[in-house]
Amino acid sequence: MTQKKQEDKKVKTAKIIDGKEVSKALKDKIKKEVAEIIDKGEDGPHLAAVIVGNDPASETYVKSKEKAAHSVGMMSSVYRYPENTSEEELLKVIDFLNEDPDIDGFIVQLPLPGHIDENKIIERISPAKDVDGFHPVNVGKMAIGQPGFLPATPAGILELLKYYNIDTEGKNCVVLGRSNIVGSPMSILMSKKGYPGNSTVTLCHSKTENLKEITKNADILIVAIGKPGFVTEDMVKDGAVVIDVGIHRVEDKESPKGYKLVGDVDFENVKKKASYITPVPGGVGPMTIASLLNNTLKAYKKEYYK
Ligand code: L34
Repeated sequence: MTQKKQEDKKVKTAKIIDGKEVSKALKDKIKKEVAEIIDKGEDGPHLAAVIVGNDPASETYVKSKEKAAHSVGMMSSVYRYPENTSEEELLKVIDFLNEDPDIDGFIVQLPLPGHIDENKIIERISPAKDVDGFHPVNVGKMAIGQPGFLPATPAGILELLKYYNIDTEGKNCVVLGRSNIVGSPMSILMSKKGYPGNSTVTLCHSKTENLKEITKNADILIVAIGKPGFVTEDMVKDGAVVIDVGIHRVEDKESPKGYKLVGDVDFENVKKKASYITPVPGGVGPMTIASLLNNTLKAYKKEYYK
């Protein structure tokens, strides 16, 4: 066999982007800074999370956020309210947290029950405490490139690209999904000047025609479409960098929990084609949490708002 043929026979597989490792590196940096603040005799950052109802995934995420805050030496409080909490009551909670000088930043975990208008809640959060980066003021600042809180998941993805030195300049970056919390901000950030950025961005959504033709052109494919296993290997260019933001619980009788986690990407097959790929779990999820802590530290230091 010629050497060329032998090389062709080797099973290629992507480098796994390790969100746990990168989030640990970021948390270690935050932890060090928090320790220095506390050594000066200050209280240090305090993050609060509001959760309404009993969505099991939200419960898991908020618990992880609280645990992560403690792991870097931050204070953390969780405010729990029942499913039938009214919009009025929740707005009062927001007002209270906005006013409380001991709370540096807080989040309202989404989704909220159907009878509550999420936009109305988000708009009530003081932009200076909006460590999720969801308030229109922070979204606007991000869009025009002014300093402000970046949404945690897109910020976390930028950290992953940086950590692995992934070249983004002049590359075709295709984002699947146009949500306010991931797809839309991600598309804006990747098109910005600088690194990571300077990409040529295409934002695809449910009305996109010829999706596969577009995704096949992606050097960087960021998937936040909310459909398990949606991206199959025939949609991916050889050597693409694939970032999977999806997270779904699918039934798995063999697992003690009764479910397993999968992303929006058919990981097992796509990894044979990609150059880099994020796994689910252990990819983007841990970065969302680390970025939230990073924002909370910035809120404490009043980096963006006096
Ligand atoms: N307000 N709502 C608000 N802010 C957010 O930033 C979020 N998000 C999304 C849902 N709603 C929100 C999160 O926190 C998604 N999300 C999130 C956070 C953490 C993880 C996943 C999603 C995470 O920790 N994922 C782990 C597995 C966790 C598990 O075992 O279920 C992972 O390794 O991917």
